[in-house]
Amino acid sequence: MNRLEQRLTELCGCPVAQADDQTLYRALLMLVREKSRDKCQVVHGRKLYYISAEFLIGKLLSNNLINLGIYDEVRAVLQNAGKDLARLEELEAEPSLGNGGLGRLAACFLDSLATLNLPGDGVGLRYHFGLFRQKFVNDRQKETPDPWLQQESWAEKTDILFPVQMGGKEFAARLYRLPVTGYEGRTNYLNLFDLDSVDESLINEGISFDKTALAQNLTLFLYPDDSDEAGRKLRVYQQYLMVSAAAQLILCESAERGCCYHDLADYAAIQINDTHPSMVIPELIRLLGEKGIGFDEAVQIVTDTCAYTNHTILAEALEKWPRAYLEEAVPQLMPIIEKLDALAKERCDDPACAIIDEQDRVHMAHMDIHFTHSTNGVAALHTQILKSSELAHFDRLYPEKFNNKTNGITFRRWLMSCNPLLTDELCRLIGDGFKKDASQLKKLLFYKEDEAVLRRLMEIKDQNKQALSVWMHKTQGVSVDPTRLFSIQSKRLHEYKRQQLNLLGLIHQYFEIKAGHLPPVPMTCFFGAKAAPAYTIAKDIIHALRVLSNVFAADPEVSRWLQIVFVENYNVTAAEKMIPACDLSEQISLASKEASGTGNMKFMLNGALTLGTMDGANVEIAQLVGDENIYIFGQSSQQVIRRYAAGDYSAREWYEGDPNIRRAIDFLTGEQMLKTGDREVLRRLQNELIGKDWFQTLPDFNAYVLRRRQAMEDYAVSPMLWAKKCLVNIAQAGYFSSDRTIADYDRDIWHLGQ
Ligand code: 26Q
Repeated sequence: MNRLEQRLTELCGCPVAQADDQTLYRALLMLVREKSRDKCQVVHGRKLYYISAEFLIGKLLSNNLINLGIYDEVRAVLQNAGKDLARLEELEAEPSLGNGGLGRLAACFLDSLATLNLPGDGVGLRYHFGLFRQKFVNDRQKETPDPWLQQESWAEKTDILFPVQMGGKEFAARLYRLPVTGYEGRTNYLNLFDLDSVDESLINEGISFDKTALAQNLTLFLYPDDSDEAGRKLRVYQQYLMVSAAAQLILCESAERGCCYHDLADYAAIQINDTHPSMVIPELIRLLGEKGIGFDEAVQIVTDTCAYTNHTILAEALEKWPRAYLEEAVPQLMPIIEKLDALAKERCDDPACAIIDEQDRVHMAHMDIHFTHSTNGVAALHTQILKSSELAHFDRLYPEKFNNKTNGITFRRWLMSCNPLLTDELCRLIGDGFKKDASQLKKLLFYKEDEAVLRRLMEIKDQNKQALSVWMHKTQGVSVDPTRLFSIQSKRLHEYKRQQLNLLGLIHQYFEIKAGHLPPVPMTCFFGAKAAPAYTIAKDIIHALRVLSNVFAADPEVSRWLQIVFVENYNVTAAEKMIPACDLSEQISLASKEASGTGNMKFMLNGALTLGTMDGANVEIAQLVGDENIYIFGQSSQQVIRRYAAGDYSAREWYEGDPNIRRAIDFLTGEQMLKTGDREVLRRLQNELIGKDWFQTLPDFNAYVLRRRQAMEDYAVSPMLWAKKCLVNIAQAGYFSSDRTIADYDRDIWHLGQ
């Protein structure tokens, strides 16, 4: 018996072969904890605190085993005892503590920080329920709570408590710590705060609950619905709980390491992940005041310590809180915010730069830009648009503050863990240096013309497609044929991401098939997406896609060629199955609207080709792989921005002027769709597309249809040429490792450990 088996036996209290799955899972969790603890290090110099309302970490067992370097050994020990690691993984609930890209980025960053041996912790909230679980009832989305806190949880309760005042009452924020161990690296922590008083029995039907009982509901859900007043206020309370506890933790830890507060910036770097943690700025100034530091000096200290990341260009997503909300929730911050506003107005008399505007709304992003030393966008195009249009006033005021940090993804989860076949093949071809130095993936280019390698890549893709088919059948009862071309669009449902363009394109293909113009290859189009509970049109698009899927399935003439699969409850676990099995990655947002995208990088790394617009990080993907290895279509961001400025876009003109567009849109409320579809819902979507189409789907329609057809032809006609394109994509994906992103943040903004 080797040491690992021995320790597992001790932890199980019986031989591994005799332990049941639950006991084994628990033992593995303890084993990981022990080994992670051994990798904690004393912090020297500056330490990062990445404050974020979301950490979409996904299941942790496999990842931790990989990062500790014991995955293969554990699997072997289990196998010898007749146990299956994959089955144990199924016992773990996924912590869905994030909505999408921003939360998943935070999780990738924690992995990279620990892998690069940088001292950097996450700080957030311990929501009892993450993003809702999605169900389809009559092909419409229904939301139910998604519990993840099990008996055995990775987050360990501590006896560290911080007092937080809100709405005239005091609350005690309790710290839970979740160890994050890097790949052959150190252990950092994800610090999550919670209240002991939170009461899960508050939940009513679905995900609704009493929004007024603060002590009982504060950390119950990730971002409760903000469509009503009580929900929006709750969000302010959540944010303040998070940042006040974070600020106290940071001051406490820094003081323990010798900080005298005047020199806080030498001990701590704080990254503000979008505007959700922005109140940390006035809160820190307030706390420093309590330590005897004057306002002006406190402002300077906080500016030197904090940096801000912007993740969106959409004006409606930029947080602006009515002054009255803040006065009610955090009256202690208002005098500070008012002084910051006065300072800002001294520095710049342009109303566009004000913190408090004429309508008495507090602009969180403006406070961030004035009172942090760095503002970054998340892809080259995004940063450029921020500087040239959305935040141009600020760029003129503080040109030195603006910088770009193109997003990245952790290769440990999005390659090594989710695609072991490809990982092994890469190791065989180029050695395993790429695991810690992603730029080494370029060595793969050497095999560009090697038919045996190209064939092997396609075999791996086929096996992953088979695995996805098996998983789909087992978990969702859906049959898919793995020999078809798999196209996937998986991301939050939002009009700017344009799932509706994919919908219209599919209807067009339906008509083509009906007219005898058969596609070059049979295709299955997967969708994975959740819509915000109060986002009506997004839910309508889901319904339309599900109903269209029924129409195709019921028609043998069509289903031979085309299938739509809308995956239920898309989450990190589903993504890990879908991404390695994808041939064509749909990244079709309206140019200028997607800040970066990170799904696009995951698909590329796993050997899918991108069908996309020149938006977000797609632009950088296109530059890296070259025109012949990507399918780009549609208006440019400049054309789009010009069209918005001119305000002359008329969807109706496109609808009336193009018979193909009209035919596709009219199909939505035709007889076929109404067999299983809801007339009112489909009519509403149809009216939206004809009367508004705010994200300009129709001008890109024909280009999209043509480009997708081109991709299908290439796939069908020359598999070797297709495989070569895939190889180039994998080889060039190294740039999108979050290790690179984190190294860039550290070099330009944080200077950790110094
Ligand atoms: C704001 C106000 C009120 C309620 C909710 C919100 C809110 C919640 C979540 C605003 C934004 C978010 C999440 C944004 C997000 O995920 N953005 C994505 O960030 C990724 C990482 O940088 C990018 O790749 C994506 O392009 C961007 O859409």
